[in-house]
Amino acid sequence: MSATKKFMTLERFINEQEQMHPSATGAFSGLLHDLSLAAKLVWREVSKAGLVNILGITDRMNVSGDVVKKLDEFADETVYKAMDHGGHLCVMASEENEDILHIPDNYPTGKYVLLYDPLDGSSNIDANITIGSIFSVYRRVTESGKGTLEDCLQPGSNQVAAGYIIYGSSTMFVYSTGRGVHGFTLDPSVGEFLLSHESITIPKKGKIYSLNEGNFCNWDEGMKRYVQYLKEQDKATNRPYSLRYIGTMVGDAHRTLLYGGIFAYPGDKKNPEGKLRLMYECNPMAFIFEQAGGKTSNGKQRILDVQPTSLHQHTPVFLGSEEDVKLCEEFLQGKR
Ligand code: AHM
Ligand code: MG
Repeated sequence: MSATKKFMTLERFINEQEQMHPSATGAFSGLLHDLSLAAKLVWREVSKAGLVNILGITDRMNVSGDVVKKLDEFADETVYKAMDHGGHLCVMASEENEDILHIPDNYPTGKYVLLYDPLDGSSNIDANITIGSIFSVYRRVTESGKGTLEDCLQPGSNQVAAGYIIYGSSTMFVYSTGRGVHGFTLDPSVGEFLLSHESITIPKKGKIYSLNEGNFCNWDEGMKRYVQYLKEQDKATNRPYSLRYIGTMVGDAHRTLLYGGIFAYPGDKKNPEGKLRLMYECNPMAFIFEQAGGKTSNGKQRILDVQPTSLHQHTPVFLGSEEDVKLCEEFLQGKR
């Protein structure tokens, strides 16, 4: 029999990682298993999104007269329900909800905190374009019982795990627990995530920039000059950078992680803090990018060093290859 790669399921990978920590209680692994179930449940629904009309669903009612939830509401509830009873979490917070989400009284609480964006890029759903989910895990800072806002408002550097699920031409679960970044592709026929991208590292420099250039007129001079620079001949490749932009952070960040370059959502005259959210989008992605050897910034400092003050705060964000983000910062800080 020819030598083939061994099949490594996400479940087995998580368990093998846990065995490297003799003091592990299994709570962290349990939490990751619950997250992978949530991912599969959301994927199942996402993959049916285009069938809504054919299946006789009209005005958000299906054939049996049940109210059908919008996909982003469905994803929000599904993640919460998959995570609320495992006993691993003390509190959650979701981009879809104004306040923190408590663990129901009848379930035990644990030592971890989960923040999530249940469906990123939701404006792309109806066009069948890549969407995703993002998660971020912290250790609680309060002693016991139900978690509080204080448990949620930690700087990104305190994350113990972060990751995303990308629902693209295939579905992938990409995550890090602070020991590199690993990607698993869903085999829908068996319902398992299989290790497909072990120890992802981002190239030191890329050839692609990814941002909403429609906001150009509202950018500050440094940002305008940086993008203008990218459009000129790059000495290393003898051609300008290419522009790629989906408008789903998960998709744009995933491509940037694999191919290198830069993903940015800068602040501008209208929205000085940009559009993306620190706690649900930028911190988890920044954790992944740093773990893959990339660089992250809000234009002034490392994203992960920002001390959050509110759950839904926005931040300018620059993620990518080390050389690309460094160069961008130089333009933003007027050094070029
Ligand atoms: P969402 O989480 O409500 O879908 O919004 C966030 C999305 C990001 O995925 C994406 O990077 C950004 O909004 C796109 O914004 P724009 O349309 O301004 O380019
Ligand atoms: Mg989002």
